[in-house]
Amino acid sequence: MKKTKKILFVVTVLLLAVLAAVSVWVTPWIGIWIILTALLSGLIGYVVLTLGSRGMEEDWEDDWEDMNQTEEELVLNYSSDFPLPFLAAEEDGTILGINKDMEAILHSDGKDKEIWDFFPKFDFKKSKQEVLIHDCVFDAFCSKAFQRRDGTYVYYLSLTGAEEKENLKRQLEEEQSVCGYLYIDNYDEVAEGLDDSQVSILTALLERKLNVYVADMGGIIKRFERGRYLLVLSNKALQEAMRKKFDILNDIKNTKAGNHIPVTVSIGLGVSEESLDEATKLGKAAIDLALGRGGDQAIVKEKDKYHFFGGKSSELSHNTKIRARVKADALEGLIRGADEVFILGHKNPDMDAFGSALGLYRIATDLGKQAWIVLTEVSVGIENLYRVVSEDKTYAGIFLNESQAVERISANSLLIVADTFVNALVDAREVLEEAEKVFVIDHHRKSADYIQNAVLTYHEPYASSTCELVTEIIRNLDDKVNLRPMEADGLLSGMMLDTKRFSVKTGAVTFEAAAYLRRNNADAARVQQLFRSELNQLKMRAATISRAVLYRDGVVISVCPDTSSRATVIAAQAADELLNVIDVEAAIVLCTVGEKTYVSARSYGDINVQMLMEKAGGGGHRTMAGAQFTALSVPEVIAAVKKAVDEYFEEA
Ligand SMILES: [Mn+2]
Repeated sequence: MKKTKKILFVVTVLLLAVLAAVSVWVTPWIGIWIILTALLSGLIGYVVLTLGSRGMEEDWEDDWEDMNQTEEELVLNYSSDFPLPFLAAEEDGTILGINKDMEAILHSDGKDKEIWDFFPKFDFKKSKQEVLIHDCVFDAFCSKAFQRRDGTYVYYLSLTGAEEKENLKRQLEEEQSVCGYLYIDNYDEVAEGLDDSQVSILTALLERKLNVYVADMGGIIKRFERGRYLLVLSNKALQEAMRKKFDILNDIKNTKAGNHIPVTVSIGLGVSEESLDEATKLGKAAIDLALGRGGDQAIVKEKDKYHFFGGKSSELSHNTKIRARVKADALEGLIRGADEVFILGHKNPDMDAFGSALGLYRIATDLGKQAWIVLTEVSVGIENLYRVVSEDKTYAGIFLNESQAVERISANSLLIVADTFVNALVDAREVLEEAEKVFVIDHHRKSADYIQNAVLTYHEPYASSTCELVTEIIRNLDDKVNLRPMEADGLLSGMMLDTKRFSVKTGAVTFEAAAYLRRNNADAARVQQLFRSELNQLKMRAATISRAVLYRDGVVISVCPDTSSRATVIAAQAADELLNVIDVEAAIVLCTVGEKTYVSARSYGDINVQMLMEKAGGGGHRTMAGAQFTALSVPEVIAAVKKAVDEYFEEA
């Protein structure tokens, strides 16, 4: 560009000079002017061209300088956009720059580093070589970028294989095995109400659902015990199941084959990078937690992280908790499906039966149904509680006698029998006979004469009392049922009666239930008052205790002198108190009311008074049992009792 302009300028000046010479020779006057003009234009042209070309020349020099700098930067700028891991280095190994991808692989920005720091055996002369970075092999491609003025070269280097490595890693993660367990929470409860063929149909339906669900995800499910399965999934399948929030939980719940109780399952899965064994251990921890939280949920456990799906947020801790939840759901269903609810206790009701009835009344009422408590008598055991309840207007009209109940009960009524499952002990037998739908809730051990036509039975011999079971149900329906203080008092008093104030049959669940009642305004002082007795009653109790005789092996026997309707309660209280005597293992107290002689037997559990009373024709459970005799004199009953005690010890 510079040369062409100079030539152009010289040619122009020469042309003007020739033109001037010719003009002077032809017409001197005009020629002089032309010469002057030419000289002037030449001068101006020269100045303009010289200045202009000098400016251009300077610009060009700058450009040249820029180009010189850019050559290095170009490589580096290029590198930042380069779609592969990339670096530029001097031939002495000094790293000039690296891009983000390379930085991620090397875990370094390369500043003040040499290429040998990363690839000790790197050779610039090889255009392709393998390099090892963090145990991974990459292909490194090397080529000359440009030559410096001093003759040295700048090289650039790129890596391939990084993307494949990423894919491989992702694939490994996806294929990572997930192990764990799937348990049917309530197999026994569901099977209880079904005949064998229904159980097989239900099992087949459940297993088909489970198999299809797991097979669709490309996993394996294998039964290793009844209602228990081992699960193996890929991590990819797990992610999918988690995304769908383990919809199998609901799917299983909707399985119907004549069962009244919905089937629920718990799933515990473990994810481990280390080994299958580790994943299985995590899965076991997860299923244990799922069961501990009440079942009907899925838990996924990674190293130190849990993911929860489904289930209720209650913090329950035992398998009986699952039963409580399941039975609560089932009872709710029965109540909602009924027109009205009748509640029945046992003969000669105690605070456990009556307190339970109050709790069940609240459940039915808060679920929107009219409910009645059927009572044939107000026994001494419940009279204090009965009095405060009947004085409260809230409970006006909730009590029915046997004939009133029989009149009202219909085919679509629900009858709840509390605190007994023995036909003969039910308070109003006619009502039981009329009822078509019966729900039984009890904590006594099973015996032969049980209520057979129950739609559903909640029978938990490990529970302290029926009040504890009712409280557990209410806890599970917490959002739907609001206990009133008096009902909480009633439930707590029943629990205290049957546990002898938390000294026998008292488990962790009992205290949890008591704590729940306390939170719902049960008042220990008010409950204490419910246990108060009249002076006469206290005197009778003392008289009974004073007559006690040690028969054998820690068994004391006594007879209550009272013959009023209170006698049975006094006898039971005296038996309870006799247990406070050192060396007494069991206390048996007789009393006579009218034609009948009643026997109350109590123990701390070492002697099984249930077995003892069964020998005398009665029943009950390990720590609390009784029997009735008609048309036998007191001495004859004492003889029968002693015979039973002897037999018991001979067998033991
Ligand atoms: Mn009871």
